This record gives sequence, structure tokens and C-alpha cells, in this order.
Amino acid sequence: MRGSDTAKDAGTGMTPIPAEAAMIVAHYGVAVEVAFPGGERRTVRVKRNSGHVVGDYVTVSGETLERLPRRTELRRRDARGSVRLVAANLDTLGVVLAPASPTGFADRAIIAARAADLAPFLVVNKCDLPESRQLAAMMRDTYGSSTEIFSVSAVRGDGLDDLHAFLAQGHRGAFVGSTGVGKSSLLNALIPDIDLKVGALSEYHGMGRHTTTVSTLHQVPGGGELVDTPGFREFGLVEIFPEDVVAHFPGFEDLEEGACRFHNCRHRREPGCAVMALVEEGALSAERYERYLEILQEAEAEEQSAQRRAWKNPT
Ligand SMILES: Nc1nc2c(ncn2[C@@H]2O[C@H](COP(=O)(O)OP(=O)(O)OP(=O)(O)O)[C@@H](O)[C@H]2O)c(=O)[nH]1
Ligand SMILES: [Mg+2]
Repeated sequence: MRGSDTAKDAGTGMTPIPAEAAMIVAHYGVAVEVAFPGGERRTVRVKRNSGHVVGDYVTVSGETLERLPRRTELRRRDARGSVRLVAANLDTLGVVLAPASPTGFADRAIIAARAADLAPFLVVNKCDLPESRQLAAMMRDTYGSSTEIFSVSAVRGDGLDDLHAFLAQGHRGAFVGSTGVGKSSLLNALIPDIDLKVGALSEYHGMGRHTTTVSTLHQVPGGGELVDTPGFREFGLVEIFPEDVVAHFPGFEDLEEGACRFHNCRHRREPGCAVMALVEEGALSAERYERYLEILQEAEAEEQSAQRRAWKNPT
């Protein structure tokens, strides 16, 4: 495992994954399922909170797993404030939306993905329903210049060819989204020989019922890999600081370097701010600007608590 096998990739600085490494493809809390390169699968017991996550590469000897360094890791804060790992070693994140999706989910998920070096894309599901087609049109207006947007129907099959073509570029991604948007239904539609449990519609009237409770990774026929994750309502940001929000807020990508008078402008009340000028011209809606300020404030609070932690535990 050591020596030339783990030499850094020329150019990327990444440690290559050894050919014999297995990958965690499901996490059941006290056990994980690992898949070996030859296709063999095994269940290995792990301690609860062992820190493993779907997508991790591991070497397996008996019942011992040794985790290899992660290329990417996506984290979120849950409703209780705890940090949760979503998955490791992804290169893309599919944010699934449907008419009942909470506002703010897509913005936070996009910022978290970009800050973790994943390319986000949006999937508006249930486009067999008129309200979902409306939502897709709204999403195109707001996010069309920021990310790819797929408008699909898991039940009717609309738009799945486009998603297949995208994934076949060799992407490994996860579907995230609030409960009931149809993440598992989409995986079932994209991968005909899996049969993930899908929620009954009636279960979604009283929020908070999760049908999927375990994250699982699947090969997509034609190319690509996808992780199904349990739904959650809020994508709480972890260690996302103000500069990350400034750099990654969807809609700010086209701001040219030096557009604002100050290079470290937070687009708040600084003189000569290009974003405030866009708001005044009506090119950026007041609603989008408010959303930006809300997330910026959250990131400033996160930065302050990180500073407090650093003062308490100086290294
Ligand atoms: N009309 C319509 N309903 C859909 C579509 N896709 C999924 N549904 C329905 O939405 C409900 C929820 O689907 P799931 O696939 O379980 O949703 P999920 O996002 O995996 O939910 P969690 O696992 O709880 O996070 C089910 O009743 C599905 O039949 C679709 O394209 N159109
Ligand atoms: Mg599900």
C-alpha cells in the first residue's frame, strides 16, 4: 500500500487510489457494504460513528477497514446542528427539487458543493405535473446561467436521456433533496434493475417521514455512478465562510474580477459595489439579493464561532 502505489499524481497532487482498494457502497450505521474492483461485495462491521461514508475507498483486512485519503468530501449541518457527511469522492452533486421543496435548499447545496469542489446540477422532478413545469421554468430563470438544469419525470420517464448522457461523461454524484422529491424514484427509473423503496404519496402530507434511511451507491447503465441519500429539509452549511458565499452564490459567477471597487467586497454596503448596482438596475432581484445576505450572515456567524473555537483550543 505504501511506496510508489501512493505517490502523488503528477499535476493534481492527488494520491492515486490503489487498484485493490474497495469502495463503501452502503452504510447501515453499524455495518458497511464494500465493493471490490472485481465486483465481489462484503459486509463489514464498523463502530457507530466510525466516520466512514459512502464513496470512501478503503483497504480491507479481515474486519478492519483502513480509509484512504478522500479526494472530496461533502458535509452538511443537520437540524440539530450536528455535522453530517453526505458522501466522499464525488465529483458532482444532483440537487433534486419538486414543487414542495423548501426555499433556500438549492442555494445552500450549490454553495456547499462548489466549496467542496463538486460541480452541482439541478434536477426538477415530477414534470408530469403542471406546477413542477412551472417550477422548472422559474429555476431556469434563476439558475440557468449557473448550473445545468434537468427537467424530468421519474414516473413518466421524461428527460431521463439527458440525465443519462450527463452521467455517462463519467460522473460520480449523489442525489440530495428534501424528503418526497423523488430521489429514489429517479434512481429506480435510471437503473432499471434496482428496486429502491419509494414512499407512498400519503406519507408525505405530514412532513418528516423519510422512506430512504440508508445512503447507497449504484452504477448507472451507460455510465456514471449515483448515491441515493435520505431526504432532509435544510442543507445547513459547515465551515462555509463569507468568501465562499461571495465566490459561489449562484448568479454571481459572471461578475468580473475587479467589478467592485474593493477586491474583498462582500456586496453589502461597500461603495462602488457591482452587485448593489445590479440590484438598483433591476438586473438582480431584491429577493435573490436578500437570499444572498441571509446566507452571508450565516457564514459570518460560522466564521465567528470557528474563531472562538480556535481561541479556546490554540494549536
Ligand atoms: N407525479 C410524480 N410523482 C413522483 C415522481 N417521482 C416520484 N414521485 C412520487 O413521489 C413520492 C416520493 O418518492 P420517493 O422516490 O420515495 O422520494 P425520495 O426523495 O426518495 O424521498 P426520501 O427517501 O424520503 O428522501 C412517491 O409517491 C413517488 O411515487 C414523478 O416524476 N411524478
Ligand atoms: Mg428515497
